[in-house]
Amino acid sequence: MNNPNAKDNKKSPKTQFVTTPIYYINGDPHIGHAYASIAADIIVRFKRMDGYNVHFSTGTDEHGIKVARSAEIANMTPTKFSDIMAQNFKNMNRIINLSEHDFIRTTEERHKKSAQVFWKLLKKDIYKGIYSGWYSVRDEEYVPENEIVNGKAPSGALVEWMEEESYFFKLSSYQDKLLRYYEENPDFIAPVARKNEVVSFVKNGLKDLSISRSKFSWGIPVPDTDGEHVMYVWIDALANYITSLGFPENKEHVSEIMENCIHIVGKEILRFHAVYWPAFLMSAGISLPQRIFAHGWWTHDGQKMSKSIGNVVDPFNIVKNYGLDQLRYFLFREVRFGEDGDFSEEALKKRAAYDLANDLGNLVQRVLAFIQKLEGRLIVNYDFTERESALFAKSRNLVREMHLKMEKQDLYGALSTVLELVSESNRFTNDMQPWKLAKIDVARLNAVLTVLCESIRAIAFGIFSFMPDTARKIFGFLNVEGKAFAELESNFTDQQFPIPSLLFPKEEKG
Ligand code: ME8
Repeated sequence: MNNPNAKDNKKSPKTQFVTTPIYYINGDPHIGHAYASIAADIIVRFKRMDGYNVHFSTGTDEHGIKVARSAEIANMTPTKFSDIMAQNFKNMNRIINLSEHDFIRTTEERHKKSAQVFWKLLKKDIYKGIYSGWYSVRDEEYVPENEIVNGKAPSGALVEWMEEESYFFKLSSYQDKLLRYYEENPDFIAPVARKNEVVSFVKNGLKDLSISRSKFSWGIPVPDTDGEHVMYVWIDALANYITSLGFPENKEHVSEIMENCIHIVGKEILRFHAVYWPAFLMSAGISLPQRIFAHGWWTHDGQKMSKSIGNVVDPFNIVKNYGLDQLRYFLFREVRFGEDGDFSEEALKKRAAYDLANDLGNLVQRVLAFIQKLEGRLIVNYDFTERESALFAKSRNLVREMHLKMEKQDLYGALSTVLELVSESNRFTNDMQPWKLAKIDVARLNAVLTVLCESIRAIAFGIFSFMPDTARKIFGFLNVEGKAFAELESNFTDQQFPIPSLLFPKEEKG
């Protein structure tokens, strides 16, 4: 069926916008933040390799009661507090090798302007009333009476009674439009199980949403209210995505890019992105994003991470102790992207030792070391055997296969495809016994090594978005640095291979 609202007729198919959540700055960055950001980074790097023109934004969410109270506790003004805390997130981005184009802080002037113009676009759906009800400061969320158990929100956070004059957004009038949109765009929300939760939430009925606060001032002033009201932190925060695209300039262009936008969010904030945000965008006449992908949560050694327990995993330490690519690999190998996972240093150490140092590191090392025995040069005077041809073809096809998975944000599946090629190449090496061929059949040895170089090259492209530094190292070993997919040409025979260094530090035994 041809459906004008469906997302298959993109105007600019080669443009991609990818976002991370913008993080609250009331605490230090932790592994959960690093996870969401690295996930987005992997998607971005893959798209870039695929020839897309990508815009990648991340940042910090600095307004709201939660941040205001944290600043008070730290005995600082919210502005001073935000400046310090936002810098920690910027530092994290360098440590995790994020390739973002924009780091947006909601306290920036460009954002204030954008959020205020955005608000004005919603005007026809906004009215003034009185809000009275429960509010969870930790979640920065209003909690319906029927969801409160023992004075707590479903997340476990304490709720407080609020009663104040407020502006409301007519969310209730978007129920049918949203349900129709979900139906016409079945891939709008992923994974499917989470999408079903959203759909049933909306089917249960939507209440109008309080979108301003008048009892505190740490926020963006609502236009035309003489500063009496500030925006509800979520409407402010969600608008960051269009701020990053240059809104309020060039609304048409912003709208077009939004159509090609993938929002990566944690499962706990899916409702804001898949219900409120689309309703706001519909009201403002801006296109809805292409997809909202909700990822799962990490616990630490089986326990929920929390400041009070003191078990929050610090990405700075992990990278220092185990290496960045080891962490980037672990997070997307340990659990399927979209599901919950448990972080443990033991598990990370094992994966780094077995999968990386042993399987991948060994493959690269032994093949390249062998080429050095041939004085760093390969010759061609042979035909491939059936097995050699099959492995060669498989390598050539790797990126295409990964592509199918990455289109669905199946990062785990894509990575598994590369790992299968690593295993198969190791098996092939064991079976072919190059150390024996060296003595009896040098032409065959050259064929075997050429096929293995091809698979190592494919593997390097395959891991590039997950482990950029490791991939670059391998590209260097093969003299293919800087070449794009499109230039994938098997041409190992007219070059001098450099002497390789060790790909990963030697694994610790025992
Ligand atoms: O919600 N496991 O900010 P936030 C996995 N400012 N991911 C985790 C995690 C964990 N244990 N803990 C946090 C906000 N995250 C709002 C967002 S967007 C317009 C506004 C990740 O600092 C996960 O992606 O609470 C989650 O959605 C995000 O950090 C929330 O960060």
